Amino acid sequence: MKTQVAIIGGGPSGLLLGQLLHKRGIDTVVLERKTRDYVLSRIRAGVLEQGLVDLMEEAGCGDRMQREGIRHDGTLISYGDQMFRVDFTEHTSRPVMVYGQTEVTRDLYDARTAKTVFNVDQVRICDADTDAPYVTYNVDGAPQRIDCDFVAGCDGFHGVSRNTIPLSVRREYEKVYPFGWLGVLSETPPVNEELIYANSDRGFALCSMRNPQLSRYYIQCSLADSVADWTDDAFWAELKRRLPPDQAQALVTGPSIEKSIAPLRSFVTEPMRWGRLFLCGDAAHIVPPTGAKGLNTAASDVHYLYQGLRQYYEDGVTDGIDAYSEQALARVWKVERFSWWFSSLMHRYPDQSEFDLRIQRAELEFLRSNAAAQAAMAQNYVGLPY
Ligand code: RFL
Ligand code: PHB
Repeated sequence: MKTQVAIIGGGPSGLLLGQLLHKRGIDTVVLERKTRDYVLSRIRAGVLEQGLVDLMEEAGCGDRMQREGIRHDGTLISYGDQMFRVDFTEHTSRPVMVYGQTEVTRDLYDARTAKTVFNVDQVRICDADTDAPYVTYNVDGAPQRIDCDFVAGCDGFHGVSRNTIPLSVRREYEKVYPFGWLGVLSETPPVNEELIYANSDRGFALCSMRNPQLSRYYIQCSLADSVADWTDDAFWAELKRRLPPDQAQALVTGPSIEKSIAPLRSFVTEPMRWGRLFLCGDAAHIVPPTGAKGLNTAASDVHYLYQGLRQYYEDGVTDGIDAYSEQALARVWKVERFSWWFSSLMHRYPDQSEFDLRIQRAELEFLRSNAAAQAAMAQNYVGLPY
């Protein structure tokens, strides 16, 4: 088989890049290790920046998002019994959109008419440092090969693309956090119209949502915990203890329809390009979910790579693809900083001293009372410009 851009990974990064290129007449093949249903069953992100919303529109996949997505003009932050609001539109004139990653992915799959191969294994990216790269893989035990101009490594944190870049070239930066998030999805109305990020003595909690009948809640948990340790009743009781009393009282509980634990990690690979291989999204970087930046940062990579490849095919210039790694990383590191800062502000750390706790509280009080601090937070939360 032959294509212009071979895309490894059919998650949101790979699908969005594929759809944008397809709209421009650039040929792509997406190779996905799992099935479509499996990809759509993963419950992940819920908050989209305007940049991602715009890219979905440009890809011709924005209609359902515009109808069903919920505009959020601010967020709530609580600590102890206090709760305050950071107004995004006041500080930045831009809201965010609540619309699940599952729905984004479904819309992209529904629009995709270009070739997608599911259930691939043994993917290998070959000769990426030459002018004639190719990808080999197996489907149902049969070996296959695709020759291409470029490879987009959109295969997430556990994919093969990143490890194709030789260790002599690649540098990795990592911070692993000493806790995880236990998440529950339930068919109950959200406790509040807006998200609540809660700092409590018992650890962090987050009240989020997918739509007016579907809520998503998270609590900070120990890395030693497993989902089986947490009954629904235990989850709801612990969540209530971490919210301000009026919110805890208003919380509507119900059976969970999904429950999972995610570890928290900050991670960056440099460079994001090696020869004709480009890394995109979680394949190149991970952020802790505090601040909802993972999917949105994948989208900003897609933006830079899409522009670079478009320039290459339409104008015959390589400036965009040559600048890709540097441009993407400049934004990635700012997002890493924000997610690290917001995580540090909101969680209980096992080694926190009384001094550290007082500093955390002072920072929360500063954010509550200072317009400049709120503006800085709002700018990062709604998304830094591309
Ligand atoms: P994905 O989604 O991991 O997709 C990669 C795809 O590649 C496939 N794959 C392979 N295919 C072929 N060959 C191989 N060798 C392959 N290896 C892997 C995989 O099956 C998969 O389909 O990466 P992508 O596309 O870069 O997208 C990144 C986002 O999924 C991720 O950043 C977000 O989900 C992070 N995230 C959030 N981001 C936000 O912007 N806002 C949020 O509100 C938000 N909440 C979250 C989150 C992540 C969470 N977890 C579970 C870590 C909440 C949670 C709990
Ligand atoms: C979610 O709804 O899953 C969500 C929202 C905000 C975050 C993280 C996750 O910061």
